[in-house]
Amino acid sequence: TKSTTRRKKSASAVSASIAQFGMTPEQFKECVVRHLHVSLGTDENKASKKAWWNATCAAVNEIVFERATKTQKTHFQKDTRAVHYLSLEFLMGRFLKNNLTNIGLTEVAAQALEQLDLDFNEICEEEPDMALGNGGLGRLAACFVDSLATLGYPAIGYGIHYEHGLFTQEIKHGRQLERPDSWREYGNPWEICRPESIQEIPLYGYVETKYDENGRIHKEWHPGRIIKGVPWDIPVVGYGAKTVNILRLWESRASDFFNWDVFNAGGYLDAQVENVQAETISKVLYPNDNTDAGKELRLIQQYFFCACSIKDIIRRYKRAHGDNWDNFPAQVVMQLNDTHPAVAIPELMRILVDRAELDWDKAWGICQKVFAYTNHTLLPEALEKWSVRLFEKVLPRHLEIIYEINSRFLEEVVEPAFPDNDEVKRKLSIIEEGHEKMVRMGNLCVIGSFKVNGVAEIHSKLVKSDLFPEFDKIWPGKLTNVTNGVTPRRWLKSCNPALSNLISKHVDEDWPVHLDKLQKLNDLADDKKFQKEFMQIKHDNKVELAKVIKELTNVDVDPTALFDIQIKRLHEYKRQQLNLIHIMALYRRLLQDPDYDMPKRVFIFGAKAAPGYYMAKEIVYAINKVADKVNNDSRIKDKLKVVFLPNYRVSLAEKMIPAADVSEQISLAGKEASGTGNMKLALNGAVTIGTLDGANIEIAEEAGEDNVVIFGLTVDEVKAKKAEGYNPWDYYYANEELKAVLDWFDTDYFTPGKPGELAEIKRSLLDYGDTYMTLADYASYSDAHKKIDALYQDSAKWARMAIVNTATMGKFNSDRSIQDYVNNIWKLDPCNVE
Ligand code: F58
Repeated sequence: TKSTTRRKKSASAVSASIAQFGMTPEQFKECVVRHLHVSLGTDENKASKKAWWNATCAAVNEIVFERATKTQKTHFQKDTRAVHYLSLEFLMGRFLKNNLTNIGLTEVAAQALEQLDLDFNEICEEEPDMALGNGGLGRLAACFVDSLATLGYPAIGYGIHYEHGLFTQEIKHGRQLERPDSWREYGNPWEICRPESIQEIPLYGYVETKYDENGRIHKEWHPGRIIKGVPWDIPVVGYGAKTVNILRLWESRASDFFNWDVFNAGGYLDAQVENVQAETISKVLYPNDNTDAGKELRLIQQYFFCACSIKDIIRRYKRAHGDNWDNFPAQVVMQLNDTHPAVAIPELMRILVDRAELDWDKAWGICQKVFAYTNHTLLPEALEKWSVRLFEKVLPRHLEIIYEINSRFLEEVVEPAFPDNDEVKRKLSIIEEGHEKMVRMGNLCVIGSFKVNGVAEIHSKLVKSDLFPEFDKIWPGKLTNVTNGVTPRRWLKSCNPALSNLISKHVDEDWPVHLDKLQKLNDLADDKKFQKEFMQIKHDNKVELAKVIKELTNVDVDPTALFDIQIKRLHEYKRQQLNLIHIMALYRRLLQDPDYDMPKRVFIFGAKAAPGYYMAKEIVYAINKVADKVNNDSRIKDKLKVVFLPNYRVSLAEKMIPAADVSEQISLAGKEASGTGNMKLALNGAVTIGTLDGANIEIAEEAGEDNVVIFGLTVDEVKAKKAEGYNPWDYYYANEELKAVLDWFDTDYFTPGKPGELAEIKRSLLDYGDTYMTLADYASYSDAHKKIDALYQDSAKWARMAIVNTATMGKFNSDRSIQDYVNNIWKLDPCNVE
């Protein structure tokens, strides 16, 4: 009966896709079986689930690659201007369900697999996440390429084809263990190697200064090493599958397998060592979130992928325009996703000046029309700086070029704007003077770009007022805002099919590309029947998540309880510790008063800590220890549960987000540039408890103040408090509950037999100054949760809030972000692919 209702329900979805791609479930099934035979070399009787998954992907690829080829051909024929999105990270997650959603064949595929006695969702679970990113920045890049293809813009994403993506997290005895992620150990059906487009990249060596017969200087870089860059192409399917763009990821190789001239054994082995070094470049993603690693290999990764990409861009440009550089800025815009690809600026200068022999001013004129830069953070420890010494060793010619850019900038731009002002010059210089000279990549990006954007209104305002005020004065209008967004295809339609179907009954079916249409749901916010349906879907999603929780942690949770979710990288500024302290306070209240009035609550965390970030790992441990204690304490009668789900990643987010009642967005005001998980959760009907930080402010504006719960210090209050001298001890002594909870960390209550195992957390909040003002915001946070409790106990009111949240998140469609980039920065035209 389940399958007959599915068939009836989805009849219209199936006929819609037949109209477009002419495929019935029977035909899709035949295609899958054919691939099982000819591509996988197996048959129906012995095929593993993995083989079925591979065969299903191959069936999808029959459409995907055909559209990709057509798109590339059209873009070439029409000689379109394109954006080149340079990013060290693309956190793509899984492709199968997403590509099916975007092609419109989800129901066809699900029915086809059903006819083969397979469960569609189980087959989808076979796919490893493509986790070539850390967190928000990498996932933003993934949402952006989806939107670019959906809107039909010519675009290419450039990055690194890491062999190992972000580590897999295991939790053992409460502690995080890191295991390598081998996402493509057994091949990846979504990528194609393009050996015909290999690039060679120089590194190290020295620069020779030469003079020609006219006495003109020429610089020649004699590299110490050449590395090969091998491109892997991954098709990015837009919704509706008209445009399929390409994500091109570079893999490093030694420039030759080994030197065949060397016949002695020692030489053979040396050559092998060189191979290993060359292949190290694309081996592994640096797992830091919001800190600058400062390591040589990281600088080489940055240069490697920028140099490969620029050569690729120039090759394509020359195919249409020959050696005439005049049209280059009209055809090419490169978006720098943070400062990580900043070295692309001196690299393009090097090619124009040293190779194409353009004069400096002409070359610089081109550069400044081509690059735009997105800033994702104000945290000082995340602002990239490279030591001049390291730069000189790895990229000697680029260092010279940077010095030249800098001296011309200081003389021609800063001096006229701030005459005789050495202090400003010192501040704006790309080179930071000091004990060790450093190259400031942020300054290089601002100087080399025609636009610089922050990622939410408040963040962009702070970029102007606090980070780059003098640049804003020199170039008014260069610093701007583009508020982040998320793709509603993955983050609503595909991850929450039940809610999507309900929405489609009340809103035009094209809401996944016109998300503002969800506004119509506002009219149903007080409709009893609609409330019931909406909350029933939330409940069903919670039932599903409860199963996942049981599987992963063996903890039983009650799906009628309030599900409160905090999912994001573990960082002190994001303040998971504030959430934890409040949970401990609730636990204490329940112990002191078994009748303490609160709805049943489940607190759920998902977070990876950077492997070298000590305090973050302590917080992971503390959450798990508190969870152990609370979950097994019969005195509190299951009124409180705490769950830490291991290995948080895109595919786990897709299961958690549809099941959230409350979304924790509790960073210290001024620290979270935007956030994007906040948008995904609200879109799926979660109520935000949050500070006035990043995009939370805009979410509150859209949803209305009654439909979010705001607490804590504002940016201005934070500044004022810091200025007057913040003392966390004041809050400790003034709040009996807070003091008691913090003192708990010194005992062995949560770590039996090991007193003080959690004491570092208390120390960081008192002795080390509480950098992120957790204690200052505690009382207000606790009050905000009391408000949440009261609202949740009024189920009609809660349903209304949840619905309004879904209805009002249209702004946070990444299509809108991309359209902002197009209008204000990239100036692209959409290209129709027939
Ligand atoms: C994030 N940055 C911001 N950086 O923290 C978040 O507020 C924002 O929504 C998001 O970007 C998208 O704009 C972020 O994720 C990193 O992960 C970098 C990785 C490489 C080292 C430096 C941090």
